[in-house]
Amino acid sequence: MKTEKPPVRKLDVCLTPELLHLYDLEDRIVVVLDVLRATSTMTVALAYGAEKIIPVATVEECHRYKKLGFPVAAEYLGKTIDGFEYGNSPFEFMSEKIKGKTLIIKTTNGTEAIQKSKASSMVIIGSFLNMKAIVKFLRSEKNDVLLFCAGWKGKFNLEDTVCAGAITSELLYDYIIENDSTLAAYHLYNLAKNDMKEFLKNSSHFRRLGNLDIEKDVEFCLKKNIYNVIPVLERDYLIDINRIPEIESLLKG
Ligand code: 3SL
Repeated sequence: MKTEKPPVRKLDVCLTPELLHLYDLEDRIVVVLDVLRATSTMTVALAYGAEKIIPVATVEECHRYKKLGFPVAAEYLGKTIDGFEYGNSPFEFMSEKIKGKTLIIKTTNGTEAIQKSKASSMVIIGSFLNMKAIVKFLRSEKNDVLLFCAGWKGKFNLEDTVCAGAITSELLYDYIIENDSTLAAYHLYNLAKNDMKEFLKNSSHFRRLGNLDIEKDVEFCLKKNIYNVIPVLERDYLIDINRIPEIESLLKG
């Protein structure tokens, strides 16, 4: 009897944008992680009915889109940039206001990480909020995967790494783990998983966001598996993968 061999796929973690050049992105699915807060917020916006999200690289582009009448979310160092309607809090998008609209987003690190991932075969957006959906999708794919931590201005951060570790812990038996960055993320997640907030409380971005008094955002972004949405980059915009008909049937199957 002929049995089909499972595909040999590799799972890697890129710990900071400064290390991305070490990875060959061609034929890889890149999962961008900026859990506090960009990729969590994008997930929420699509879950609440935004039709598309265009992640942009510059504030000038934000101004251009604003003039054209698009809703624009622009954040720098955790704060809403003056003159724009939205910042980067997931709670700003939990309303009917963005339903059916194309939202423009610019954030300090998350949107840059997306731009940097464009050479890959597919870019998807991950967070704790949609982790289970991401894991299910990756199990159904044949390509190698890179979990890409957006970090902070090129540097390592703990929260994105812990999320990469959480995804790794679900895929241990589906993928080959070659590099120690993946193992490190996995071990950090195991240290963090029983009380993520406590584990992360001294981390740099926790303290940064703490100064902005947005503990509510932080607590929400650490919740697991709230949404089924998987934002995927199609040309220059993000759309929920579940809304792409061919993929929808695959995911259901
Ligand atoms: O760096 C980013 O892209 C943001 O997520 C940072 S913040 O959480 O809005 O401060």
